[in-house]
Amino acid sequence: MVEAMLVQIVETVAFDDQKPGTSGLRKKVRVFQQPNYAENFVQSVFDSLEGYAGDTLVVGGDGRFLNREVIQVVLRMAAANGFGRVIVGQGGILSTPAASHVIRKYGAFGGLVLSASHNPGGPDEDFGIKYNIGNGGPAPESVTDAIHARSLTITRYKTLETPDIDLDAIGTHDVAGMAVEVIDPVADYAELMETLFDFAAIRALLGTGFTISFDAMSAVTGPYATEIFERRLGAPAGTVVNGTPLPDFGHHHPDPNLVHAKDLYDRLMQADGPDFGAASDGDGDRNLIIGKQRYVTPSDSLAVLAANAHLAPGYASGLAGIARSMPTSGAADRVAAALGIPLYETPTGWKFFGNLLDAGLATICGEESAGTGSSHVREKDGIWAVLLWLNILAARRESVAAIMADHWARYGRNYYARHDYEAIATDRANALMAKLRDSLATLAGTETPAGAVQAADDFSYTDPTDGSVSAKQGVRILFAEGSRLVFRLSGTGTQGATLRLYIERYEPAGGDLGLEPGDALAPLIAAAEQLASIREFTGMDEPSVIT
Ligand code: G16
Repeated sequence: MVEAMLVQIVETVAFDDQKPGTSGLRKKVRVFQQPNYAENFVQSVFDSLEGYAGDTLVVGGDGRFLNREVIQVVLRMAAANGFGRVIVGQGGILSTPAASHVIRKYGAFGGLVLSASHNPGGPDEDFGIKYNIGNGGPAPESVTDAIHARSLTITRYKTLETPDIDLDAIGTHDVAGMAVEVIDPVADYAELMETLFDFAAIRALLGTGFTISFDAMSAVTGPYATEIFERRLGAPAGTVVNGTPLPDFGHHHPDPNLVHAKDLYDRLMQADGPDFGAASDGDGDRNLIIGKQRYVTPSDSLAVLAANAHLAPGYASGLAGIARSMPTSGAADRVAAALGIPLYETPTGWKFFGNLLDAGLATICGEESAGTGSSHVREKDGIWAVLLWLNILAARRESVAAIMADHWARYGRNYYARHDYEAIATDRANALMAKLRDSLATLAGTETPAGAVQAADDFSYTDPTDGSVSAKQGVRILFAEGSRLVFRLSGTGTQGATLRLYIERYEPAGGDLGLEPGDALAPLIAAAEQLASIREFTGMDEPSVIT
């Protein structure tokens, strides 16, 4: 126990902007650098929890600017608030899925993950803190609401005056009587992956000359990917590119999409390029999958992984169910139907999958925002998705393009795109959504270039395990045969508002499966403009990112 006399009570003034978003508190670094800003939030987290005295906290982050400084703050505050032990990744590094695994493996009370995910890093960019509960998953809304409420009334926080500990030295350190264990951030995670996948089969595939390229985007997955793909699976050195985590991600935007991972995409589109390419984001929970001359949308990836998961040892006995966020395409629904298992549709945010996974209702989950994962942890997991793909490729010995063609021929194809309008004025974004919501009751029957609107609503979710209700989770406008538009505002941006428009058209098996997505979706895109006046509200002629 930390001696009470060492504890310092620091008076502070509440900030009014510490409401956690889709995934924790994300702000500009300069906001976090205000005196007491990080401290207030960390104390608000601790004040919202009960029963952690003497228990274990896991701490780690994606290595971005401010990571090490805030970890030292957390260590002192954890000790002052009565935690018995903190486990921290060496160098302050833990990918989000690895942190989830460490929390679960060591039976920790919870964890603090320091990351702003796929947002850029550096002194002028973004930082973030999120709290994960004892199941390893993001805190549910009941907890994040309590943290926010506390942040509005906080008047003091507890800390210590102790020197920094050496985050690079593996082993046990002491912070005024509280043990701090600095662990290898990769070892536990790599070991878990070996239990789920057939490493020998993947090694054999790589031995045939099958080439892969993994872009770690100068973010957290570099050490994990190098250990797993190059050392344990024997891929040649250089398979992992941008493999060293940098505080500013080498000035890149560590978002694994076709805009920010364009180099990888361009290499994969060459006839003599690698057979398989993948990337992960700042904190390692997102993934991008590209086969030789075949990009795979995250929604399609979820469907293919679910349909073929039984080929990997960890999933050989089948899936209990599949869960996807509401804006994610319905491709996985068709796989669930064919497998005779339930499909759960949740709001955006990985936290909504936690209860389903804990209850054993779902085994595989996925989101259009480049996230897929399973019951092995309680976060989405970029490297896990890459390994499951490689396991499937090793078992089927077909190209990604052939697997996709086969999948669409069997299930039909959900043409899909997401248009993001970033950094727009918050009042304009709110006005667009308010107008759409006001029109919901009268939208059905409206003629558009994509045909008549069949139904429209604002998505509301009732958690089947605890009955909690999350309302206003996105406006859905439905057309015939499974086509739809979804409008919602992002909960992860740090500047103004980001409008997300999700566009989906279903083409049944035997139909036109080889269209360019832009062409297939053009009538729906025109319908979106007609129904929501996007140009007028955003002042933008084009989306800033199309994925
Ligand atoms: C987070 C959440 C995801 C969500 C994504 C996008 O991902 O964990 O569940 O889909 O944000 O959310 P939004 O559309 O509200 O911006 P990450 O990778 O940023 O932690």
